[in-house]
Amino acid sequence: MARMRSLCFLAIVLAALGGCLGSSRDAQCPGAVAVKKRIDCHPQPGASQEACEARGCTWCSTDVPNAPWCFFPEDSPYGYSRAGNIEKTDKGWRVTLNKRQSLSLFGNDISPIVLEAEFQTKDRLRFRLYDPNKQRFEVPLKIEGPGVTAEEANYEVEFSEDSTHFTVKRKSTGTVLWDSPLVDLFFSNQFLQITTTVPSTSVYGFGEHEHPTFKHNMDFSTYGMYARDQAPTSFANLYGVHPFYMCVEPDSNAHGVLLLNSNAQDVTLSPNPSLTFRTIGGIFDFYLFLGPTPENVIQQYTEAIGRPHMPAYWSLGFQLSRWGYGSLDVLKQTVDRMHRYDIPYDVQHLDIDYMERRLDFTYDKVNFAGLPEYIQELKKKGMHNIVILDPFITKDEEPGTYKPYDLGQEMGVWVNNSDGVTPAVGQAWPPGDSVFPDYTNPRTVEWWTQLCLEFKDVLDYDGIWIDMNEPSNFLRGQYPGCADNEINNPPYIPSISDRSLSQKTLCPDSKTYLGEHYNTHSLFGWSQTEPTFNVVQQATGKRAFVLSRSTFVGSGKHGAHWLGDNFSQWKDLRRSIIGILEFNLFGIPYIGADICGFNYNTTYELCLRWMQLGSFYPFSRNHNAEGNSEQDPAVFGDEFARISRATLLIRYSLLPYLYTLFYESHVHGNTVVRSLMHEFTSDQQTHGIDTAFLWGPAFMIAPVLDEGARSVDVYFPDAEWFDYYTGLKVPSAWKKNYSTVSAPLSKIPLFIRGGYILPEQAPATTTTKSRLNPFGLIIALDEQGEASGSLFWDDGDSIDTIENENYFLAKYTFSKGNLKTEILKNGYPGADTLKYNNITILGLKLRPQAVTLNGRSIHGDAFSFEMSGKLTLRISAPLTQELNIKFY
Ligand SMILES: *[C@@H]1O[C@H](CO)[C@@H](O)[C@H](O)[C@H]1NC(C)=O
Ligand SMILES: *[C@@H]1O[C@H](CO)[C@@H](O)[C@H](O)[C@H]1NC(C)=O
Ligand SMILES: *[C@@H]1O[C@H](CO)[C@@H](O)[C@H](O)[C@H]1NC(C)=O
Ligand SMILES: *[C@@H]1O[C@H](CO)[C@@H](O)[C@H](O)[C@H]1NC(C)=O
Ligand SMILES: CC(=O)N[C@H]1CO[C@H](CO)[C@@H](O)[C@@H]1O
Repeated sequence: MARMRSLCFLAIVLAALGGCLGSSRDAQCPGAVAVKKRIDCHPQPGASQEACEARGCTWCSTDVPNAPWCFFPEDSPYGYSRAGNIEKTDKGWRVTLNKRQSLSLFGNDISPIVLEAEFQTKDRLRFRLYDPNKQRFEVPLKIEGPGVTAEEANYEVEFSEDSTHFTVKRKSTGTVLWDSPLVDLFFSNQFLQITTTVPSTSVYGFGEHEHPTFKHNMDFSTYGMYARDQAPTSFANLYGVHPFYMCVEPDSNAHGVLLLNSNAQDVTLSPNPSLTFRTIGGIFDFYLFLGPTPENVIQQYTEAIGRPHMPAYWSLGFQLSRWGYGSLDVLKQTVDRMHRYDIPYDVQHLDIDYMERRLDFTYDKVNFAGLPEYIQELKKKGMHNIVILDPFITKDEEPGTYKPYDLGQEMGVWVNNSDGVTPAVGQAWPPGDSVFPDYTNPRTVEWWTQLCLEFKDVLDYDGIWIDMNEPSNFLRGQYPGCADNEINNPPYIPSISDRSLSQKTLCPDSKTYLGEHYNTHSLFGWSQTEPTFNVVQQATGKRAFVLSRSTFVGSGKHGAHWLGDNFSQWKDLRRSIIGILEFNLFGIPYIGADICGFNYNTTYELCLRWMQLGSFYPFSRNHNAEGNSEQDPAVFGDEFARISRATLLIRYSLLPYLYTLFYESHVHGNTVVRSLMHEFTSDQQTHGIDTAFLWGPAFMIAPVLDEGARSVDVYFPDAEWFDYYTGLKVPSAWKKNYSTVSAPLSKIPLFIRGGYILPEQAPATTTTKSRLNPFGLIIALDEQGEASGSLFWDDGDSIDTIENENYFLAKYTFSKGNLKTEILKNGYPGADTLKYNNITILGLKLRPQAVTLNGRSIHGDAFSFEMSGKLTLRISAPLTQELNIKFY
């Protein structure tokens, strides 16, 4: 042991020495590239010195955790070189690249290849690498731009003088955003690899994973991406695929990059800092978004991939679910106790136990007898209902008794085996064996639409929850197992669970309409989401609610997501914040984790803290797994119910603000939930914060994340902050620092940022009721005594109210003691009956002597002033009237 230590110590000294000498060499391995610059030459398991040297790479051990021991030498025998001149195209240029030598890592190298740059917009560059001689698989998501000239673009794309590097720079600052040495480029039939340096280690994104931190650890972390039915565990590839990252440059500008590729892939984040992308099919199709603010990056990203859909107002209410109610009686008891405690509650979900023997498009007429009538009863109370549907369909019912199978079989809608004509047969929840609808096939969409429409007459659902759509199969590939060929067992399998493409799903050589499952696997959930969205709209005549477990680039346009089958553990509570922040970067802002955890039994305190945090998830749902003890907020007794109710009432009172954020998201692509980094980018201290988050720019949530804790250390970036509960201003001495804030069991710390006006509405136990209540405004002043905000309002569930201009939009500004409400749009007649009943101002320096509303003076009794600087003014004014309130 002692000997080991001193050896390590020596290594550290040597490494430090190397560092001091400014050498790019690795002290432990003379002549080799520095450890931080190593790129793995043996990314698959089982590296050895022999295997490494046989492929022309360097083998050298290191103490640096996760650093590769087998890596490309500086004079790597691999890669490509430029051949010929740059050729101008319509929207950019293209150049041919030739493979440099005959050595190959995984065989079937392609040469020549083409690198093509397309200046799509002034802030969006597309560059791709493809085979000019053969059409390879490409994701069917068209991202096009009008095109700009090189002069108009905010970026500069070029080759280094010696043509060995390909770089993208931000014109305004000269910062290099992308820099790929051609020598590190691989383009073979089943192995594509590219490396780029990034301008800083403030890198965010990539999914879907459970990341331990929001800001990535760049010490050779590798993340695989391939849709998989996998409960969240560190480093595992989970349900969806999002090859998108955002990077904050040293001067606080931000950019984003999408790799539009659906094949199994992984990315290594190295300390250089650099990123190495590896994928096993398709092409390299990159899109770079110039920002320059984090919010601009996401706006530009969602402009390209599709803006998030506008959720129905009711879907912002609290939702309850569990797998394993087991019977309608148990469900009713649960609902009754929620109502007995008056806990705000808008939506009830039905998981697979409502079905007869887990068969889609049925309900259990024994244990859930009376379900259709009960759904009507809940609707009369102003509530909404969501039903789950799984993608697999049993083939083993008596012929003529199960229409979903019979019709699908007749229409030929299943994913087929490699022969292209016989359906792939696996096993999942329903009895017997199952087949898998191929949603990339237009006929499947027809079949699904018909069944969902007919099912509406059985259960009057308001939305559909599509689960298990990775797709999940309980076997390793379909029967009789996957053939041993290069598609099922490619030479390189990315860093995914089990290093298997078929475990828990179908064989890669299965056939879908769009192509081999090998290419379309991770598009399964994505291809199911849009048709489900369309049929829910058709069936209900209202705005769709579709909750999908598997997602891909662009899923937010039609669907919501939850973070999957999490565990009732404190770690999962904490990491859920990272998950919701990441999905806001991925353009899926309607996101939440299962409150109180899905797997395992929860505890009183964990569940209570989770109810508090979950009250501020955009998608706020308590959900539980079969066999676990009950965890709805009414089951733990009076104290728990009282605290949950109080916290949810805060959510409900701020729903007009949240809904307005969703409007901004739908129209401009804004994030709904944001990190502190997102708003305070130039403050480096915010870059690593993932224990608190913001609703929009203005409302900070700082939950308790540790068992037994009765306080939270909150970081207050440089702004005015007000305690939500007291209206007290956070002391200036706390700014740009952590401060300990009290958080007894009954409380989740919440703060409002100065400079913003938040619309609120008196809460109720459903949004159906709260939507009729009076509005208020919370005006939190900044240092200059100014603030602004807005309110979007419509009927909450009609389709395309924005597109049809059936909405109300008001803009609020407060300046020099004067509040003005300006009506930008008055297209929703329902707004006519609504009114404001109060206005709260935080951060006033002095008690006003007099107040006038539209020129008429207001009696002194109508307002109260506290020494803290909080003023409350009671008024009664129609929402649709422009107000001008002056404080003298
Ligand atoms: C699958 O096979 C059926 C016949 O069983 C056929 O009608 C259908 O077009 C095939 N689909 C694909 C994508 O190969
Ligand atoms: C969880 O709770 C259920 C119901 O109360 C109980 O049957 C089960 O044994 C518990 N599980 C564990 C692991 O404690
Ligand atoms: C931050 O707070 C700590 C502890 O209260 C204090 O020691 C430190 O001086 C503060 N830093 C700044 C920059 O105010
Ligand atoms: C102001 O009005 C809002 C909306 O009606 C209500 O939720 C809030 O409690 C009121 N605040 C005060 C201080 O009366
Ligand atoms: C509590 C929680 O939601 N934890 C993790 C659940 O899974 C997602 C990934 O799907 C993670 O991002 C969450 O952090």
